[in-house]
Amino acid sequence: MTPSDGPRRARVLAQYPDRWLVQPTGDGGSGPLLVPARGRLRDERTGPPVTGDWVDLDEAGAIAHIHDRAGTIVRRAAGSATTGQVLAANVDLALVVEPLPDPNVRRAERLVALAAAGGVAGALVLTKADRADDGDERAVTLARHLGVPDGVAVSAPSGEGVAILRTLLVPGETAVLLGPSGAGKSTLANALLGTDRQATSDVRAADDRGRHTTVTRELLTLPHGALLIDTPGIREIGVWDDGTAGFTDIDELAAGCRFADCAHDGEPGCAVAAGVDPGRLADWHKLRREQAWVDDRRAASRERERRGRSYSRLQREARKIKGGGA
Ligand SMILES: Nc1nc2c(ncn2[C@@H]2O[C@H](COP(=O)(O)OP(=O)(O)OP(=O)(O)O)[C@@H](O)[C@H]2O)c(=O)[nH]1
Ligand SMILES: [Mg+2]
Ligand SMILES: [Zn+2]
Repeated sequence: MTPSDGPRRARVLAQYPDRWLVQPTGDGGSGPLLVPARGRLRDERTGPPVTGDWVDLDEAGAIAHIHDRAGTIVRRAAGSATTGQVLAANVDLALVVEPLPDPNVRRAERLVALAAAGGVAGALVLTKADRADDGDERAVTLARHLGVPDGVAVSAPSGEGVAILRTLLVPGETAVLLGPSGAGKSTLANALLGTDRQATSDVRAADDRGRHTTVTRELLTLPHGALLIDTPGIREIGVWDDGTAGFTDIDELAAGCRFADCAHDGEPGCAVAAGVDPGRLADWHKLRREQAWVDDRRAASRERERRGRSYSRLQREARKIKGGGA
């Protein structure tokens, strides 16, 4: 405990099974600590602490409170319709990472939407620029397609683009790297750090896929004072809330459709169909359907909970009445 009054504030740097690496703030002079969390935090709305969280430590040094989160990356937990998983908290910028020469546009769209749903701005990073000759141009074009202001092509071997990317990372603000395994997220983190801190490994020769080298989400402090979260490659990008957030081009065009309730699904006079790339519109429909399914499952689960609660209340009351009558 610090000599000052009140709980000690800290930022979560990394999460491990049942332990969190935290950096206490203030001039207590302490380095990072590996601490447990009070069990009740698990039952709260926030779920357990995650990388990027601001927390309070109690006298025993355990995480006792999670501060309200601003800017979150939340996906649907893998294999579940009714649980959200917060991947990172208090994030200012999502760096959506795709490798050249074949960036996956659909995947990038999903990640931009996921970030936008959590109130996080996006920027596009195309890695492995040494594997294409028009990386810069493609980064700019794809960023425009995604509706994000910045698109940068970077190459780790040559260092191309790294300085430009650094200018997007504001000292004191937190960015998160999001993208598939093998895209070069950790390699990029190392380039920005100026040291080989993060483990990396080559992609499988047969199919160019990554090996899921990074296994924890980790908050790193860059030399110029910006904060960066390196993450494991995302396998499943299931939407959780507001799945089509970030498709602002579609929202804007929709105002020009002939029918006010246009579903942008082949109706005559559809301004969206006329103005948006068909692949992007197809992805939007897919995300909408997925979100509707998730909303439905979540509503059903809430309804089950509600009925369970009123059933146990009925049972309690029935017991009381019986007890009173005896
Ligand atoms: N040619 C080329 N290869 C790169 C570049 N950046 C990364 N790589 C290679 O891509 C492979 C995967 O890089 P990682 O940094 O481990 O990828 P990652 O995105 O962190 O992957 P996970 O941790 O598994 O999610 C490594 O062999 C890197 O050397 C680049 O700019 N150019
Ligand atoms: Mg990695
Ligand atoms: Zn329409």
